[in-house]
Amino acid sequence: MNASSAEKGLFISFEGVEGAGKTTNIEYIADKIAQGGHEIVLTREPGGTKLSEAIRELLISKEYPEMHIKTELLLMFAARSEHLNTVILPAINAGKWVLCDRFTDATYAYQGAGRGIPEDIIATLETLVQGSVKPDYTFLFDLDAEIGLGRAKNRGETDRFEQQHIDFFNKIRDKYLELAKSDEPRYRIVNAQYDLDTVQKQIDQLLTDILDL
Ligand code: Z5A
Repeated sequence: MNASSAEKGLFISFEGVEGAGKTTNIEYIADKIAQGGHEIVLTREPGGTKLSEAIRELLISKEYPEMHIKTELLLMFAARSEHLNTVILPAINAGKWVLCDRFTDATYAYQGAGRGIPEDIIATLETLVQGSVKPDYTFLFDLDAEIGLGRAKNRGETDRFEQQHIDFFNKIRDKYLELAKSDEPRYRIVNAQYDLDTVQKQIDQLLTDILDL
């Protein structure tokens, strides 16, 4: 059972390597959906509540470069538990469309493929925190990791994750593509290597195809 089959709202997540354009394009997508007459909640992970944003600060801060990978994993799910129960599910239950910048696929990509935590451990925490709730759709902004990091670094200061070697981000991109292949009905891939206009033309087409917008 996904979130929307029981309720009226819709849950859409956005994934990709750093700098792939999620944040830029979520705003664009939110405008389009709002024009379609739907009420929207725009949120992000880790984050989305006061407590989860405080956890996010711990996670991305360069003050903790040696954070243990299991601590990182548990903090991701602690932030998610709070966010899911106090923001995402109430919004979906109220018929709103939730647009979330990253969700649990990021955990499989970063903590799983990137850090090397076995998938069954992530799956156990996913079940504990989410039960059977998953996004209805996931837009994957697929981009060469080096180009994405370059775009992210052009924006200014980097965070704890962005300090990682390029091999880490290549594994993450590969994992996202694997996840997309294994769950085709949920995933939609946007080729993010092009200029913004071209990327947004792909988005327009996807919104028409799957959401009738
Ligand atoms: N993380 C994790 O490890 N496990 C988890 O379970 C979760 C997260 C949920 C914070 O996430 C960190 O948490 C993240 C993974 C980890 N690692 N890091 N760092 P985040 O999503 O908040 O951070 P992010 O991935 O770094 O987001 P980002 O760098 O802001 O990327 P983005 O949102 O995809 O990109 P953007 O900000 O829209 O665009 C980046 C720049 O490129 C910007 O200057 C744009 O103007 C420019 N841009 C955008 N599109 C284009 C095109 N088409 N052409 C040229 N330039 C463009």
